[in-house]
Amino acid sequence: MASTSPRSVIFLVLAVAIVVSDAQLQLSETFYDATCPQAASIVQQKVNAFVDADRGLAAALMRLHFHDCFVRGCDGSILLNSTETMLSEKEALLNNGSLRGFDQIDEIKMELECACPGVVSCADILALVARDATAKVGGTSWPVFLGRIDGGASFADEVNSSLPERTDNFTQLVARFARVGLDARDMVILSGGHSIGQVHCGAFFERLYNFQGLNITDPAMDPEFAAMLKVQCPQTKPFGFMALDATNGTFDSAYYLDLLTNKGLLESDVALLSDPLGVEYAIRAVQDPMAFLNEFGWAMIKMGAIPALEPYGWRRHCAFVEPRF
Ligand code: HEM
Ligand SMILES: *[C@@H]1O[C@H](CO)[C@@H](O)[C@H](O)[C@H]1NC(C)=O
Ligand SMILES: *[C@@H]1O[C@H](CO)[C@@H](O)[C@H](O)[C@H]1NC(C)=O
Ligand SMILES: *[C@@H]1O[C@H](CO)[C@@H](O)[C@H](O)[C@H]1NC(C)=O
Ligand SMILES: *[C@@H]1O[C@H](CO)[C@@H](O)[C@H](O)[C@H]1NC(C)=O
Ligand SMILES: *[C@@H]1O[C@H](CO)[C@@H](O)[C@H](O)[C@H]1NC(C)=O
Ligand SMILES: CC(=O)N[C@H]1CO[C@H](CO)[C@@H](O)[C@@H]1O
Repeated sequence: MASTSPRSVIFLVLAVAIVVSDAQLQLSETFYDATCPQAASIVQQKVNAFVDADRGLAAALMRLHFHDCFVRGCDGSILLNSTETMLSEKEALLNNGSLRGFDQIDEIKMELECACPGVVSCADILALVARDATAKVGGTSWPVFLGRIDGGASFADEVNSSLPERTDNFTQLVARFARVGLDARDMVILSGGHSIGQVHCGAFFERLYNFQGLNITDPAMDPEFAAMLKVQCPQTKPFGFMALDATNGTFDSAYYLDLLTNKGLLESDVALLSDPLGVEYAIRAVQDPMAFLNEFGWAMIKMGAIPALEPYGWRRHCAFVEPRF
């Protein structure tokens, strides 16, 4: 899968030097070489096995890194369970019943704790898992820079204000990404994450049944596509699922072709083409899929360097904070 050309590898390495100095995180590809040399191969082997058993999990596993990094930085806070006094990020309305893959992350963590106790952070696991899940279903691989420190807190009420919303327009999306140091180009390319995975029908009901409160279908949607959606997603079944793009099991540039042919699903997907930059990148992704796949890796490295708001320390179990001694 990792058939990156030499040119794109050089491109990636240059990009990383910039990212790392910006974030002052000193992430490094060799971070665990001395303390847990087998860490990356353990993660990859587990991810491959999980995705072989359930291909749809690739999307869920990759998305966890995104939802982790946008809230309090890449600190593994998405993995923390609620406590008696505090509702955690994973139970926020936006995430609960939508995010998947927690059990798989726990299993990977357990294996890493057996191999090298007390070494690998939960945030780093999410970064490795996102890369391996993407590469496993058709994406190109990318170097993962490691050394993130886990956080010790997770608050459900920080989720809404940190993550983009499905109804955001281009301006709002750009603003959300800018808050974590990502630019419009990163936003357009990372949206390509919707090349895999699925969405609840209810997430696009307004476009299908009540566009702008008018009891009509969004006229910008391809009519045949809309008719198909209405069969798959009758108004009575908001919790049914629809594939996010035409090839939801394979990471490719079909998502952008869908957008260009009026078959985008979420308002935030469709919004990409409301700006010339989005149009430019969508066309380019369709014409040169390999360029898109490489740029996606580049953008994931940049996203993965969003610094933790409050680094706390290593966690034995990704769902709990260790008491400090
Ligand atoms: C640009 C702003 C974004 C918005 C508004 C957005 C919103 C959403 C929504 C509403 C869903 C469906 C949730 C559900 O119905 O349960 C979804 C799914 C998904 N998103 Fe995004 N997303 C965005 C960006 C991203 C990015 C940057 C990535 C990764 C790089 C990503 C990866 C995914 C994946 C893989 C799924 C499918 C998950 C699965 O099948 O379990 N999204 N997103
Ligand atoms: C953490 O919470 C999840 C549900 O959100 C649950 O399935 C899991 O068992 C919990 N983890 C532990 C170790 O209690
Ligand atoms: C999250 O979902 C679980 C399982 O559906 C449910 O038991 C729990 O009450 C939900 N949490 C919140 C805060 O709604
Ligand atoms: C988060 O946003 C959703 C709608 O997107 C809303 O229903 C919910 O009340 C919000 N939660 C908080 C804590 O603001
Ligand atoms: C997006 O929405 C905001 C707030 O409603 C508005 O000010 C802005 O002009 C909109 N941008 C686009 C590109 O439609
Ligand atoms: C909305 O449109 C549907 C069919 O197009 C119609 O059956 C329904 O009565 C309309 N509802 C309202 C509130 O106008
Ligand atoms: C809604 C939908 O079609 N989801 C599918 C997306 O792709 C995965 C992997 O091929 C399937 O398991 C899902 O059913």
